[in-house]
Amino acid sequence: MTETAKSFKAGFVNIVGNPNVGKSTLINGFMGEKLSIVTPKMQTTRHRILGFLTQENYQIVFSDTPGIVQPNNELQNRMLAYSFSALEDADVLLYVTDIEDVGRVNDDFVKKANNLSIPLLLVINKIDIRKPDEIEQAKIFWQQKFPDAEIFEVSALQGKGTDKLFQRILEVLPYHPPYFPEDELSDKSERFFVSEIIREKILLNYYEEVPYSVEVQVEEFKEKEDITVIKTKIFVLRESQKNIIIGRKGEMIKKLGMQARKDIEKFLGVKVYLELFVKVRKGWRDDENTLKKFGYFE
Ligand SMILES: Nc1nc2c(ncn2[C@@H]2O[C@H](COP(=O)(O)OP(=O)(O)OP(=O)(O)O)[C@@H](O)[C@H]2O)c(=O)[nH]1
Ligand SMILES: [Mg+2]
Repeated sequence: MTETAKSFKAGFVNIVGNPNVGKSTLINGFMGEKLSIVTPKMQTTRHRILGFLTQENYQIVFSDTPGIVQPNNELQNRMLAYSFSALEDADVLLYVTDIEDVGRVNDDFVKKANNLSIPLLLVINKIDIRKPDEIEQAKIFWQQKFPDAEIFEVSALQGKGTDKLFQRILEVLPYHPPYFPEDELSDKSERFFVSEIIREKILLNYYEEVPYSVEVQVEEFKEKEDITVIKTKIFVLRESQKNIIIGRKGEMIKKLGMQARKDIEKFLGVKVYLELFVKVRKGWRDDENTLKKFGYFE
């Protein structure tokens, strides 16, 4: 190996775990950017999203994944496939859990993860809201599930213990040339991040099955001199959900549009005109062609 090859480290650090344990919060903290949307609801992340953290001596390719779900529809089948795909190309695996996770295990996933010959870092998150004895019990439980894992206790939200975890990631990262150009931050497009911001606001403003019946697609993205015009479609499963999204006298969708526009303007750094159009697309979650069009097979 040449001197240059030995001086640069790069690799895929794939983050997996059950829904809602704080995977996206952790990755955003490491990236110092909002790569993935975060909400208190389960199954917020639906895609595999790569974030590139490039410094003088290293490039970490962080990979966020959906929480490991028990699929009830084709969309969730795709989400589970993303979780499993993170086991295929990982150089380092971060399995994130929180205390409520104890007992909630996909044995097939754990078995596959244990069969990998890569560093496995088991992250117990949300220690800011847990008692010491709960954390101890969780450690015993997870050490049995992952006998070779190194265990880290962190609060992704408060940034506690995350520096130590980051240092360990750097230590175990392999020597390799960078995978992506240094000025790139993610494999996903601006359009994708815009649709995610809108979906985040839908998860935060609507209840029960509504956020899980929704898909957001950017149909038009035009950068004009003083404003960027973004036209989007919000797909729902049923007419009744369309009415809920719009709300009485359009009040709900107006609030949604205002919240989303503010964040999109911050993200793009320009003034934005945002149009939201709600459309019923029956059975989209189970239709392979539609899911393909929505990017769930990439
Ligand atoms: N108290 C506390 N809450 C946290 C911590 N980390 C994340 N959370 C919260 O947990 C919730 C879920 O966080 P996410 O980062 O979206 O979790 P996720 O694992 O990506 O979830 P999915 O995408 O649904 O699989 C949010 O409300 C976060 O604010 C933590 O360290 N402490
Ligand atoms: Mg997430």
